[in-house]
Amino acid sequence: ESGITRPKGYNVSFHCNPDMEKHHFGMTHPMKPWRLTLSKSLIYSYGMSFAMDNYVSRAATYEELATFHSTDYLDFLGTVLPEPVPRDLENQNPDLKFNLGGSDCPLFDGLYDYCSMSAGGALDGARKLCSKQSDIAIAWGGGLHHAKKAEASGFCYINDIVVAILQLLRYYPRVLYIDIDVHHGDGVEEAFFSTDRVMTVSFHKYDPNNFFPGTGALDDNGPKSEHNPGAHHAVNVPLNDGITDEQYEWLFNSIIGRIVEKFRPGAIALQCGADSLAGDRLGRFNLQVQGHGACVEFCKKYNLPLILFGGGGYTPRNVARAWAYETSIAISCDDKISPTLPQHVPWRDQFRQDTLFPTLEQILGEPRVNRNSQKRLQDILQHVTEQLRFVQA
Ligand code: ZL4
Ligand code: CA
Ligand code: ZN
Repeated sequence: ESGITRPKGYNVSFHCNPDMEKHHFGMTHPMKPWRLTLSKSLIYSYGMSFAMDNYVSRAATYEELATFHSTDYLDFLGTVLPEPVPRDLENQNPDLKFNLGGSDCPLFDGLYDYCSMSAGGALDGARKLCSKQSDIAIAWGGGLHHAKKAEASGFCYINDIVVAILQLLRYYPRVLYIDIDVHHGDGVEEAFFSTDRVMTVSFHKYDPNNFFPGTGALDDNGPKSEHNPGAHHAVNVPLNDGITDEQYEWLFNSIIGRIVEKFRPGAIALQCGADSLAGDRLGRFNLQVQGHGACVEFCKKYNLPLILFGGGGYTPRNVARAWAYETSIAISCDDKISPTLPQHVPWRDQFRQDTLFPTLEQILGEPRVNRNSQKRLQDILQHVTEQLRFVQA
């Protein structure tokens, strides 16, 4: 027996739709919706579904998507069809509309269904928080932080996070958005650039010329135009390759601790992109499952309504480990979860090692060189502390 029981006094809701996972971006595209299947298989094998309210999420409606996206964009997204003949892969289509159809954001069968299901899960989760039916909502199929009002970007077509936060804002005066994906959460940041009701915080690899999307410098803190209430409400934490659990946890806890104290959010939305883990196909950090999960644990300690989104994550076995561990933290069975993977987990070979917590050596062979000095991390904390002087709850 797993020993996992339903925690007394608070509820976790889990939102997914198995139909979302059958979609394909293309054979060699890094985004594999199937990683959600692998994650769920681990979560269910541990018996965690018995400690949560499980929902098959609906597809978000056109009207719900239009709370953020332009109708021009949605209409186009709903009608474009993938090209019948695969075009030359490197050959970017010269008349891309809304940045659709290139190699990052390809057109594929069922694209609109895939997008509306991702947003549906996020929105269902946000509604459960608003109605107090749950204290923590989990939507691993969401977290697509690059999508813009009228543009697809970086594997993201519909910004489920923005749609979910807009729902939270109907009930909570202030929402804190935190993004631990290795990429900058530019779409969410931009959507809330002109309001002081949402504070966005992204931790990411920053290298303007060599790493997507190239935005998110330390001093990009929202347009400082006159009378913009949103000025100073974007926090950016640019990092270099190879950051470790220990450094990341220190910086995360220091920064988020100060922000919560000053901004006093009514709810927290946490994007848990798993491409910040060591060994990710696109990522550059040395984070382990423990360090990634520690961010969820830290946010949970505030006992505020909390929604967890997925996001990036391109080495499916690591994605599944992280999101299973983080689900266990949400239902507070982290002290009971066995570090050994369940005997009968489907696709057990996929995991290579039978532990939930592989060492850096097991993941990488040779860990990535850490290019983050303690001095630089202290300077980042200093900047954020000074920025917070302009923020009032
Ligand atoms: C691929 O192998 O940096 C797409 C994308 C498709 C299949 C074969 C096509 C080969 C890596 C990436 C050509 C690929 C050329 N296939 C991709 C500037 C770029 C233009 C596109 O985690 N080329 C663009 C987006 C990033 C760029 C990252 C992260 C999302 C998230 C939330 C989005 N785009 C250079 C790259 C491949 C591919 C291999 C790829 N694309 C890696 N990084 C990008 O934050 C979900
Ligand atoms: Ca990020
Ligand atoms: Zn990412």
